[in-house]
Amino acid sequence: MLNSQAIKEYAYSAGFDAVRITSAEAFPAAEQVIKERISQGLMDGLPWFTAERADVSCHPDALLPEAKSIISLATSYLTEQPDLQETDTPRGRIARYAWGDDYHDIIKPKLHQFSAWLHEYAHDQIGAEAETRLFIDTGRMVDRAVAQRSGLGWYGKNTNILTKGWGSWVFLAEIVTNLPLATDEPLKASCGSCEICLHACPTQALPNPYELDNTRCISFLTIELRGSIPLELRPLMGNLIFGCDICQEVCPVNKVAEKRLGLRDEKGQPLIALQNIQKRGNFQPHQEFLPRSSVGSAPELIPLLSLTEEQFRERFRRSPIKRTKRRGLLRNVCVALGNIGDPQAVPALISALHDDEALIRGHAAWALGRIRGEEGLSALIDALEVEDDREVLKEVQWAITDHYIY
Ligand code: B12
Ligand code: SF4
Ligand code: SF4
Repeated sequence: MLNSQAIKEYAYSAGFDAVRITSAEAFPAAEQVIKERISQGLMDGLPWFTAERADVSCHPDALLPEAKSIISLATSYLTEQPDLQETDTPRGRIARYAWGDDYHDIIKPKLHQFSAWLHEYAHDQIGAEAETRLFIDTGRMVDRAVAQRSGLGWYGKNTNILTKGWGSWVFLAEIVTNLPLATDEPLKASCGSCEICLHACPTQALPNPYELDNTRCISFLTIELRGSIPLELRPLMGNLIFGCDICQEVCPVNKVAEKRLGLRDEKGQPLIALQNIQKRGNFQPHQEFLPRSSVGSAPELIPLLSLTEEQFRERFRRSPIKRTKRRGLLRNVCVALGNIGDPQAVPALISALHDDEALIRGHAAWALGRIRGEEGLSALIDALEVEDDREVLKEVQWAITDHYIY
């Protein structure tokens, strides 16, 4: 059998922050939970997330018939937030994972490099022809179930995997292989009696421990949802414009990890005792996940409303934010501005009321309704004359009614 320790050491040297190994047996518990969640409607809104997908994702041999082992990998994206200036212009919030470059683009080449090394290593050591399948997020694999069984981390009640040292601020990835490897044990850690995240979720998207209602989760609403955001959820979204970290930010395990960021002892050595961090030798955030100035973590909202398609593409070219497209991001910006309620945003929202995209016009109307004021009201009344989209007209009418009722 191959030396698992050497494989792990290679993974650390290639830049992964934690690595564990589990068998390629099926994941029956995960399959059952996933199918239950789908039948309860908790995964509604993600048409690709089907029971048939779980038939494959929970059975590694459906992905690689000779599968024997899974190498489970974590890459931390714990970086400091540099751009939280207190200015009097309204700002939005972007989830931490999207402050830097798109993690799919960063981790995929690392997985390929690791896999190429593994092929060579297996050949040199035992004359074996390695077969590998690589997965990160979009692949048909249950990333979190693999991480849990391999002992890379444990399930938090917010459904995220928590790791020792990095908390849940990690991306998960895996390599399924035909190579038989020594496996690791699941961790004994758990959340205990803590339920902080369940109470912190602004939309009650965590009705029970370990259970997420996708249709209420702000991460889904701001990133995955293509259409209109349900009216009753909009006021609960605050200034979040891409993803949501609230149930992670409040987590005590994450707070410990964050405190460690940058901390050093009197000799200048990192104050981290964990093996994986010592292997890296230095508790430095990955450069590629540091916020880029063109995107930031808390961008000013009003200028975003005037982005053209081309400017949007250019600004978010390397960012995960490109996934929402311009129409999705500007929809979210309108909701955030409506929630902040700053009248400075009214002229930009009036322009957005005439955007080419009906989705943006409708949400701009909602925001003007929330902010109120004569200028917004007369723009809404004018829009009644020229608007020809039925959904937008409804939004405009609601917004005007709001003015008169309150
Ligand atoms: C669909 C999806 C989403 C959906 C649905 C999220 C969800 N919780 O299911 C949406 C769009 C909402 C989403 C949001 C986010 N996502 Co997402 N998402 C996925 C994806 C593609 C599939 C997840 C899935 O299978 N969900 C179905 C549910 C049923 O599965 P599950 O949560 O794993 O269910 C387990 C637990 O509930 C547990 N369980 C159930 N009952 C019990 C009981 C007990 C006692 C115990 C111990 C356990 C337990 O067992 C279940 C089966 O494994 C994965 C990538 C992948 N290929 O796996 C990324 C992934 C889960 N997402 C990720 C991230 C980073 C996020 C966000 C943080 C992004 C953001 N900042 O906005 C948020 C977090 C929201 C949250 N609280 O979960 C990371 C999570 C990393 C981590 N540390 O866990 C993943 C793994 C991507 C990656 N490769 O890094 N995501
Ligand atoms: S990501 Fe936000 S909305 Fe989703 S469960 Fe966590 S706190 Fe709730
Ligand atoms: S906040 Fe508490 S319950 Fe939620 S994931 Fe963290 S430790 Fe677990």
